[in-house]
Amino acid sequence: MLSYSSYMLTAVAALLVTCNALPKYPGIPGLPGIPGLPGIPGLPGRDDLTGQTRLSGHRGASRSLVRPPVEQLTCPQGLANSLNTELHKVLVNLKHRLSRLKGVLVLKGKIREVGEKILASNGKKVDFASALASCEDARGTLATPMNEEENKAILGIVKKYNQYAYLGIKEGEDSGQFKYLNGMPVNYTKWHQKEPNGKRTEKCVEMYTDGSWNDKKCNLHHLTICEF
Ligand code: MMA
Ligand code: CA
Repeated sequence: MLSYSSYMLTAVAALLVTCNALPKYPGIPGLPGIPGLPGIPGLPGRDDLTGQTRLSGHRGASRSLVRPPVEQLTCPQGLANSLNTELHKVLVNLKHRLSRLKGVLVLKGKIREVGEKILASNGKKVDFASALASCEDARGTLATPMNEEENKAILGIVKKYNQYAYLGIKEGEDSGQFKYLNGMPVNYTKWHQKEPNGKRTEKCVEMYTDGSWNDKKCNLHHLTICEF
């Protein structure tokens, strides 16, 4: 949902700047697609020195076009105002539509929202690497509780499927410390009593059905829960 809305917001922002372009405007890069959702092409930038318009897109294709003189690119104020009004209406409409779509997904139990995060499971039980890969394929990552509220939200999904889940936390190769997948040390934990006890033999972390954590080998088949 968020990713989809950011696509649309980027598209609208891109339209907005076309009438308010700065003397040197770098253009807006395209956005890649994800399975089932096409990408958005980039918008041209402007280079004052060469008077050339640059086209940029996510496929890295870049070519120059002859562009009209700068004066012809400047929007009359009236046109700029009506464009802004129109874009405002589009934004309000998109927000309304997004919130309705979100309502459908929450109603059907497809997603859970916690703060800015959206949590979802595909219901599949796979090892750590495969779970992470499927989350990343969907432009997310493995669910990683950063506080009690997020831990409870993830627990809600664990309980719904009655299956343990791998979290986005791993034991560091050298330090033996548990870290987020970006390499930062964990700063919120919910270890079960006497855990972690694997001492470098259990490098992944599973969530039990009471929400507490256990360090565990990474090759079990656990429920995939992603965050977006
Ligand atoms: C298992 C395994 C460990 C866990 C202990 C707790 C026997 O090992 O799941 O990761 O710490 O149980 O008793
Ligand atoms: Ca353990």
